[in-house]
Order: sequence, then C-alpha cells, then structure tokens
Amino acid sequence: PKEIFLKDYKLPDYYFETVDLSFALGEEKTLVNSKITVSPRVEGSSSPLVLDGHDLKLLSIKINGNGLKDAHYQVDSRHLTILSPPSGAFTLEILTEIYPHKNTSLEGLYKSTGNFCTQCEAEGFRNITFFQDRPDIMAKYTCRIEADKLLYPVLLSNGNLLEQGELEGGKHFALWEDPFKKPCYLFALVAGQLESRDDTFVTRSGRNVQLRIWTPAEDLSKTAHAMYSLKAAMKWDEDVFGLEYDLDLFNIVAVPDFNMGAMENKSLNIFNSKLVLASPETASDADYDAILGVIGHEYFHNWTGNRVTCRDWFQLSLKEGLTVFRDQEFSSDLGSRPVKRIDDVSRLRNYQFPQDAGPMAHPVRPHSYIKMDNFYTGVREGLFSSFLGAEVVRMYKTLLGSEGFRKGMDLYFKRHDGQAVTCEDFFAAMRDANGVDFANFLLWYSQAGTPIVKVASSYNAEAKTFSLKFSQEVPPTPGQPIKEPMFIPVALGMLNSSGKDLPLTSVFHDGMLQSIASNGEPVYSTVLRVTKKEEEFIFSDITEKPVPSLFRGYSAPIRLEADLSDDDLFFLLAHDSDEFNRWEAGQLLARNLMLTLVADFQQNKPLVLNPKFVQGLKSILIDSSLDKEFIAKAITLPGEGEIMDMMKVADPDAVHAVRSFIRKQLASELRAELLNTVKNNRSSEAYEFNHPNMARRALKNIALAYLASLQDEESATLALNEYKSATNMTDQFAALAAIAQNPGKTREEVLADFYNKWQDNFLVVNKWFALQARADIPGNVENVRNLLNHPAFDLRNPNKVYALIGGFAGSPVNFHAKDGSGYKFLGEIVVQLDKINPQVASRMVSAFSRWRRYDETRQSLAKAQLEMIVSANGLSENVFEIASKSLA
Ligand code: B3K
Ligand code: ZN
Repeated sequence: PKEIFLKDYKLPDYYFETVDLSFALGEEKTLVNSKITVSPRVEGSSSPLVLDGHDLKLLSIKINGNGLKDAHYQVDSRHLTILSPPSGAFTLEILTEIYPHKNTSLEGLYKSTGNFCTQCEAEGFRNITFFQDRPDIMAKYTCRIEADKLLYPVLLSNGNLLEQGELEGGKHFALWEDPFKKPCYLFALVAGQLESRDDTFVTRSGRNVQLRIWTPAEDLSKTAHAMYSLKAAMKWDEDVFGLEYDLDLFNIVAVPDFNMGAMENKSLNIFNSKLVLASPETASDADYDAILGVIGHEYFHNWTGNRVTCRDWFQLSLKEGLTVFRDQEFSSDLGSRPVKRIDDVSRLRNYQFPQDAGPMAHPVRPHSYIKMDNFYTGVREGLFSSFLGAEVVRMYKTLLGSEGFRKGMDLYFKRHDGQAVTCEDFFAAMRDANGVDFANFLLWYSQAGTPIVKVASSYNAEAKTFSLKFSQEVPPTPGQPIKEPMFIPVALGMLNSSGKDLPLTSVFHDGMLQSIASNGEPVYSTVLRVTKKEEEFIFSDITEKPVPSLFRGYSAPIRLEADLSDDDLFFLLAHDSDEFNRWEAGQLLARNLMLTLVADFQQNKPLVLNPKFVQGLKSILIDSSLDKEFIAKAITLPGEGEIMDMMKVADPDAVHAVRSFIRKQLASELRAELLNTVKNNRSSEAYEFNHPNMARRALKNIALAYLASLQDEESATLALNEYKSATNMTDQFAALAAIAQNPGKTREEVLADFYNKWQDNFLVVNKWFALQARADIPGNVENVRNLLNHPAFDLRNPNKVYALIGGFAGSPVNFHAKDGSGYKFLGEIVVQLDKINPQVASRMVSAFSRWRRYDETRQSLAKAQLEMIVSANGLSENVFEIASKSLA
C-alpha cells in the first residue's frame, strides 16, 4: 500500500470547471456518464491527466466529442491516464458501469434497504466515476438521475431541482443543479421509496428555505426532533456567526446502513438513521442530545467545510475541528454549558488521548496516511470527528474572547469563501483580524502527543505574592522523538479560604509586571500564555494563601500534574466557581483513590474506602443548589479505560475489581440518600426534551445504577419496578442496564422481555446488543459469540457491528480476558468483516492498537492476533494501516 505525504502536495495540473453527471440506475448495473470541462492550470501545458478510479468498468471515453483511441489512454484498477490531452480547455466525457447492489463497503454509490445512496468523503467518489478525487478540485455540478418510477419514486441530488418527468418503460428522471462550486466529496445522490416531513425556515434576510427530512414512511413520525434541531441550528448560526443558509432547499435523508454518523453533502445531508429517528418511547436522552449535536454539526459544515473547504485531506481539521467546536458551542447554548464541557472532555480522554499515546498517534494535521478514513477519530460511536482539532479552535477563542474570535471568523470567510484552503489560512485570519502574536501556536497542528504540564505553587505571605511555576513536556510519539514546548493557554482563578474567587490585579512575568485588571477593575479569572519549557508567573496583591483553580473549563488539551493536595481538591470540589473544575477536582480525587486501591489490590491488601471521599460525594449528592445533571456527572467514577491509561502496565482485572468495589461501597454508605434521589426524581409527566427534565432523569438513573450494584432484594425489586413503570426509553433502558449488571435469572428474563417488546425496532435492538456486549459478567465472550447468530444481527450493517463487536471490544474485562478468548474472537471477526466493509473492520481492529500497554501474557496473545490479521489474504489498506502500525 502507498503512503501519501503532506510534503508532497502539488497543485493539480488541470482544473475542472463544470461536471455534468448522468446516472441510469438499475438493479444489475448502473451507468454513469460524466461530462467535465477541463482547463490546464498552466496555459499551453499538456501533461498527462491522471484520474482516480477504483474498480470501475470503463465503457467509453471522449475528448471534445470524439472517441479516444486505445493508444491515447491507460487504465488499471486505480487510475485512468489520458496520455496527451489537447492543450487549452477541452471537454472530457467518460461512461462507466458500476454495481451498487454489490457494494458492501458503503462507500461510493450503494444500496441501503432497497434505496440508492452515496457516501463520498473522503475518497469515495472514485468508486462512482473516474475523477481527480481531491478536494482542491472545485466545480459546478449538475446531476441527472434516471430510474424505475415505482421502485424509486424519489430522486434527489445537490442543489435545486431544475426539471423532472416521465420516461418510457415505467421510468422517470430528475435533473438537479448545484449553483455552488464544490469538491467531489460533497456530491450526493439518493433514490428510493421515501417520504418527507416538510417545514420552512425564513432566514434573517428573508429567504424562504424549504426543509425536508426523508425516511421510509413508517419512520416519519420519528423525525420531529431532527426538524426541531435543524431549525435551531439554522437560527443559531445566524445569531452567533451571522451565517445564513444559501439555497432554497435543504434535504436530510436517513438511511439505516451508514459507516459513520452523517455526511454534510451540499444541501443533501445523508444521515445514519440513529442520528435522525427519535421518539420518547424509542430514543434515550443521550440519543436526543446526539441528534441535536450532529444535525447541528452537518448543517454548520455548509459554511465551515463546504463554502470554505480543505485544500487536501491533511487539512481535515480545518473543517472538522472547527465544525465540532461549533456544534459543541451550539449544544452548550441550548443545554448546560458545564455539563456539555464535561461530556466533551470525557470523550477526549476516552478516545483521543489513548490514541495519541499509541502507535496511531498523529498531529492534528497528520504528515502522512495510507487510508484517510483511518484519521477520523471517535471510533465506536460511529460518529467520527476531530475532537482534538476542536480543542485547538477552542483555544483561539479562549485567547481572543468571543468578539475577537468572531472577527477572525468573519475575516476567514471574507478571504476564503469558495476556496480550498489550509490550517495556516485559518490561523492567519484569526491572527490578522485581531493583530495578535500567536507565538508558536501553530505547533498544535504539527506536533503529536498530549503535553504533560506540571505546576508548582508557593505563597509568600510577607510580599503577598503567589507564584505558579509551569513546566511542560510532550512525550515522544512515532516519528517524533523530540518535541518543542507548546503554546498553552491557562485559564485560572484563585479561591480564598471561604471558597470565593480572589481579585487578581497584576502578574510578574518575563521580567515585567503586567496588569491583568480590566478597565482598572480587578478580575476574578484570567488567561496566562505559557509558551516555554519552564516559566514562572508571580501574582501580586494576593492577600491570603489561595487554592488555585487551574485550566478552568479545561482551557488546553493537556494532562495536568499540579501540586494540589487532596484537601485542596476537596476544597475545589466543594467551592470552585468554575463548575467544570469542581467536577475535575472530584475526578482527580477519584482517580488518585482508584490508583491507590489498584496498587493495594495487586499486593493482596484489603481494600478500604477513604471516608472523606464518601463524605465529599455525599455533600454533592444532597446539594439541592446544584444542577442535577452536574451531580450525576460528579458522582460518576472515571471509566476503567481512563484509569488503565494512567498505569505503567494496564491491569484490567485490578481496575475492574477496584471500580466495582468503590461503587458498591458508595452505594451501601449512601444508600438512604440514593433511595431518596430515586424517589424524588421520578415524574409522571410526559417526556420532554429539555435540560431540567434530562438532568432529573440522569440523576435518578445513576442513583438507581448505584443501588442495583448492591445486589440485594430491595434494590433488585426497585430496579424491576422502575423498568416496568418506565414511560420512556431513557428510564426503561437505564433500569434494564441497572438490572443487567448482575448475572442471574432476573437479568435473563428482563433482557428477553425487552427484546420481545422492541424486536421490530432495529435501533432499540442495537441498544440491547450493546448492553450485552459490554457486560462485565464472567465469560461473556461466549454470549457475544452466540449473539452473532441472533436473527437480528447482521455483519453487513455498521450500526449492528458497532453495537455488538464495538461494544465488546470496549469492555475491559471480557475483551482483555486473560485466556485470550476475547482477542481471538475479535481477530476472527476483523478478518471476516474486512471482506465486507474495510472501514468498519478498521474501526474494530484499532481495539488492538494499544496491546503493548498490557502484561506479557496479554501482549503475546494480542500480538498473535495482529500478526494473523496482517498476514490475511487480500487485506484492505484500511486494516493494514492500523494493524501494521500497531505492530511496528
Ligand atoms: N465529514 C463526515 C465524516 C466523513 C468520514 C469519512 N470516512 C461527517 C462529519 O463530519 O460528521
Ligand atoms: Zn464534520
């Protein structure tokens, strides 16, 4: 397989001005005619024109209307080369034949439950026709679709519908035109039996936009939340960024077979059904939240990604980092900002940091790739995006403030609308709009690995100064043994002895006393710019010894090692005005506690829970002034993966035993409070999607989960009653999960009951698969193996694979079973799956990538599976890249 390098980027020799596509969709084969107007970049040059194409059958090729003779082109399974094109502009017309019904990779044109649909990002357009499949080729498209009218009554593509009509033989056609230039990865086509929920949105300048969400007829009633989310997103982008929608029509289509979450094709977004369909009975609060966020995300791409796109795929974060940041802000504004931040940071810690510490570590802008699809993070959720890239964008905002950030965005669009650009262009817009010096900030794009920041503090009572000494280190990553210091924005405040923020006036740094007051008034929080390997900041006028609250709101994606004592952390947990840092203090305490107990466990010492920790959590649990969802997050222990990530040699058994011990111990000591929490947070009202109600449910359900871990009669009855009386999926599934923690008869009965109830709803059945897959009951490998043969399971459907196989690969106990049974199971599946769908297989194989983190026995078992995979016949580039880099 060929590796592609950023440093090798070259401007294309030819540009495409217009592309007229014509599809004749058929059951056995589809004909694709593509007519392109081509112009050389350099006048008069006639170097060969190389087009990408993957397993296409070429039927004919014409230049300026004349058939091209065999001697004038070359074609193989990857390319079509026109050896000496005419000098000057010309038209190129290519007819190819493709087989969508056989396409199980779900890339290019394929069929999903009888309907045609497409997925072209990153490099899927080459599965449809020969093309310069690279994002810096921006052209204007038309698309004519011809198909059987009964089988495919709805025909959609990008832009506006120009014409439609009947044809002979029961066929019909539609002709679409997209007035905006776009790269081919944003092309889309849908044909099938679909119905739409229709609505309208009037933009702030008065444009009437027709909104349509398409699904099979039986799912139409479940699209109300998606429509609400779309309208909210359109309004939000106008209010916050002044960005309006630019066409008269916006379509969303939900399909059940989709490799990731959704795709932002111009005016024809295609979505995985699970991120569109929701009703209170079938979707949980988490699903509702995800739908809001992803509908927002794809809509926001219209400006950040489509109007301004990427020059090449190395610049992915230019659109993904920025758009993830935008959807995070959108969800924060519509829900709770601190809770959203907590979720996003947890996701970063659980997906991104482990990756950045492993063999697949790469900078926000990678230097090379074999298969671009492997560079979208966020693995098992089927929702792939650039979480670290979003943190980089967030840092601009932290440094510039909302207004400065908006100025930068305005300049970015002013300069680059209609262009394919780079991360430097975004950086330059932020810098120039604000006239600021960003020092070595660009390193965030090129240097991989998570910086470790140490902070030592000291108070001088006489001088009334408080010093913070920062030192930073970025660990080596593959190909980058030596690192430079990074530019790290540190948002901070200082708490006095009664827990209030101390006023901050000035700081001594770099030999200068700088004022940090704002208009002569002291501030209570400030942002320091740490740019060197070691650096000291001395705050003056600090009247008492403070407890510093560092990296408020998680102002930089780093690992912090501060010299805070447990008492300081308990104090921050109780008082910090920054809610995120209150949660963070609790997590740090829990992490320290868990690591200590893990060591005890490994030395066969008895486990004892620190009463101060119980007390700290108790005071949060019963504090009625706090947001309920915040409480729910604050009493949730860090995940097992996060703790393993912090150990020299990851020990899944010890971490699992310790986490279970703490949960059970907390449940028994806080039993009365937890019972009250469940009782006081029930509601007989109809389901509502809003923060207070979701927060109430979240708190009730975590309390229920704690109680169920006690495995006693009373808790078991309680959980069963909650299951039976639930009126929405959030409560019903939470009760099911609480029950399913404990092996036994009730577990089996309730799981069977749930399946019986929901067997006709594939999205709910996937929840049922996932729950069983990630169970930590002993010997679960066998259960999961059996579920592979369940009639509702299908290896060809990505959602099902993510639920069952992905769920299993994320379970610390059974996947890492010491006898190697979990590894063997995954190894076999990867090889099987790779023949069906390489993208999905490569998501799964990445569960092996951190095999070196475990003990020797596990290492050799996992390594054997990786070796078996790498040597498999006909392995895809996707899986090869991950597996071989993991072994390297
Ligand atoms: N841009 C797409 C992701 C494409 C992944 C390609 N393998 C959707 C998103 O950003 O959410
Ligand atoms: Zn995106």
